Amino acid sequence: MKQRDRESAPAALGVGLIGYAFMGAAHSQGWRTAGRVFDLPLRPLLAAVAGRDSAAVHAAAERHGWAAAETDWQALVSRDDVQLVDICTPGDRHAEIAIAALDAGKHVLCEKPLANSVAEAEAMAAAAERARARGQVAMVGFNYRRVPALALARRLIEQGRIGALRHVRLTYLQDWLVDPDFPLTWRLERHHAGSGALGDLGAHIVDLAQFLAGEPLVGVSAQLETFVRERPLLASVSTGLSASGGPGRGEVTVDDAAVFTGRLASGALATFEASRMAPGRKNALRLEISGEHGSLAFDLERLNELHFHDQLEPAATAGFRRILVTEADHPYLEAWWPPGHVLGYEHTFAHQARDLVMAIATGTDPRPSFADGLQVQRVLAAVEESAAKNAVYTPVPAPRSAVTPASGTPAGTARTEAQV
Ligand code: SOE
Repeated sequence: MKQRDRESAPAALGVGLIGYAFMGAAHSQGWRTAGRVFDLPLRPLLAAVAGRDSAAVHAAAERHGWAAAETDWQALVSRDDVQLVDICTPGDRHAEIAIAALDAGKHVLCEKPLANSVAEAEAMAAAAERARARGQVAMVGFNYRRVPALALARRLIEQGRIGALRHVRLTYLQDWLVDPDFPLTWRLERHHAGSGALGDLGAHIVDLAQFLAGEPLVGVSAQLETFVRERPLLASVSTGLSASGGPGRGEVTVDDAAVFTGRLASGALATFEASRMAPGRKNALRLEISGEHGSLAFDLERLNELHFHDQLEPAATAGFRRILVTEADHPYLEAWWPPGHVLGYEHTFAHQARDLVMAIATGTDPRPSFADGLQVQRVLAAVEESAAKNAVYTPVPAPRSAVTPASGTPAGTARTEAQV
């Protein structure tokens, strides 16, 4: 790790976090780590965390290193020591908080999916565009873009190493809903979460597909299913995905699983599967991309590895080879450990914090922007529309935004006007 010169300590960037459960804890870790590992022009300062339960939010502040705790998100947004608001609430609060924070002159990081509906995401993207004119930035927390192996995959695709794309295949499987007695948490209620596996897991793989390919999806054909339609009402929640049920049952109003095919702007074919009903799969995000000259494959459970097959090599010795993505010239790795000393899930949040701070300091547009988040939201809406019509092919409205340069992450594409 690099040693910072104490004489020229960078100015502070006060961060305020709203929500402190699983994602809030992961973001806290990212903010704590980023400034210690990377040489940043601004030093993230964990100014305050907000949550409704006074005892719980004070305990979270203590545990995760936040200097102050607020029980009202509006109080956090109006604090003078907060320049950046990080939103880790359920989706139904994203739009209201993000727009208020942007209007109050703050930079914003918002967890994925950007919103619960296209209309909300449009309002958020518009607020971000207005704020951009005042020098503020807004970014969506699609953290898997910051897995070094996936950032490397983007770099290789952009360099043309696998040629024109033909297939992108992505699956994201979990199994925490297999038990029919897992209770009805907010993630299973449409008015809180917007959708189920589709928005929670599908949003990640839609974003990754568009990011890696460097182009948007133009249409989809989908099926959604809710296998367990009633679950025990919630008795108590700890953090994250664990919870216990009480007496009585309530209706599950989101999908358990989503399967869909799609077409990218270039004509490449895409397949997606997102499920919380895959026994044995805890957090299995896998992908394989086929181009005219080669293929790339990745598995989140082995996230330091990228598999690359170069079709132009002599057939006798060609084949998928494993790249251990821990070299200093791999994305994000220059600041970490010597080669072979592997990274994990939590590092993606430090990389996300790093990229956002760099964008703020250099006045560039961070990616994924709110416009990128809106594009994902449009795909999710098209998936729901298609599924309601029994998989009828449904176009995704074309993004309107022009290309802006990426900051700190592999650059965007020249192939399309979309921000992806
Ligand atoms: C729960 O399904 C969850 O935590 C998602 O909300 C995250 O975005 C994903 O990274 C892991 O799974």
